Amino acid sequence: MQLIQSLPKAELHLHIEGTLEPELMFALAQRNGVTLPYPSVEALRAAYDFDDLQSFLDLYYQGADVLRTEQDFYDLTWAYLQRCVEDNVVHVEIFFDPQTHTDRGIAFDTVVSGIHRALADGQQQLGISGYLILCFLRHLSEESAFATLAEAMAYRDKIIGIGLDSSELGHPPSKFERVFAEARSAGFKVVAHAGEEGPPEYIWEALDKLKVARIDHGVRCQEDMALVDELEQRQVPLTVCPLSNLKLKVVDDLAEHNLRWLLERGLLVTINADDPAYFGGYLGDNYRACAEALALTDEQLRQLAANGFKASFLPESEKARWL
Ligand code: ES4
Ligand code: ZN
Repeated sequence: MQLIQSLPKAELHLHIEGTLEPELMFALAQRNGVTLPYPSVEALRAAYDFDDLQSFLDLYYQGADVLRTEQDFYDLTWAYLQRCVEDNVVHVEIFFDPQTHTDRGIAFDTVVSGIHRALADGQQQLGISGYLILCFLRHLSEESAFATLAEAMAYRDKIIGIGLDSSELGHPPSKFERVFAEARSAGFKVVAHAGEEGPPEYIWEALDKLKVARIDHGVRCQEDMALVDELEQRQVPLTVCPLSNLKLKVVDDLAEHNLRWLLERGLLVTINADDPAYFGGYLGDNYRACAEALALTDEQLRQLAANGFKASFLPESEKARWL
């Protein structure tokens, strides 16, 4: 377990709104004059008992309502980066969901500026490199995604990529084929959540129609061996989130998780935290839980940490520092 702590790690699948700890949620609610529908931090934490992705998302969007000012987004991101130091996380690629905020009247600039200012301080004061990935909410329309991409154009220097998250079932990647084509032609890297709750067909669509550089989750690829072969041959990274999968009942038991199987099958698998404030663990906790439940060897743990850098959007010269 000392090995896990000492390995330099990268985090490639992390929703910044999912790092909002109940204590900070209450503090921001008070600062902004917002009344939360829970009497205490303990009562709120007790509500984090999910049946599936949607039951989590309902609470996650409700929690984000306390985020109002540029300083709120700064404080949220800064708290996360400080937590990264404890786990020896040295590079982060952070998702944010602008539509969650712009749809309730918060300016796009407020969100990006607050998060970005914390990332700049994280680089300067903590030595952590950080990139931002804007996610479209897939339960909203293509039109809304196009409007969000239009807003992002003025922030090309602060946003490295575009992703796709929220309710997967019923919202296949193909719904966003045109807006992803525009994002790619504007020079954004592209990724998408696929194969978390959705079927292997959604992973095929993310590859073939959205032309993604990575698949977020992707654990249901195992149901289609031709897809597993494709992911292995093309070395398309999977950003797997083990404790998330457990909390959202994608798997019943971590011992049944296919992370080790995928790794041994030659796929470029990485370990990530997803929404650590809601799922009960940051990146180090995810590594430790998997090491234990899946009996991962030291060699496999080293491989998983190295894969995080290989699969990152760092320039090759920067990756080389960590490999
Ligand atoms: C998410 Cl775990 C997960 N899946 C899909 N969308 C999300 N947004 C935040 N966490
Ligand atoms: Zn996610």
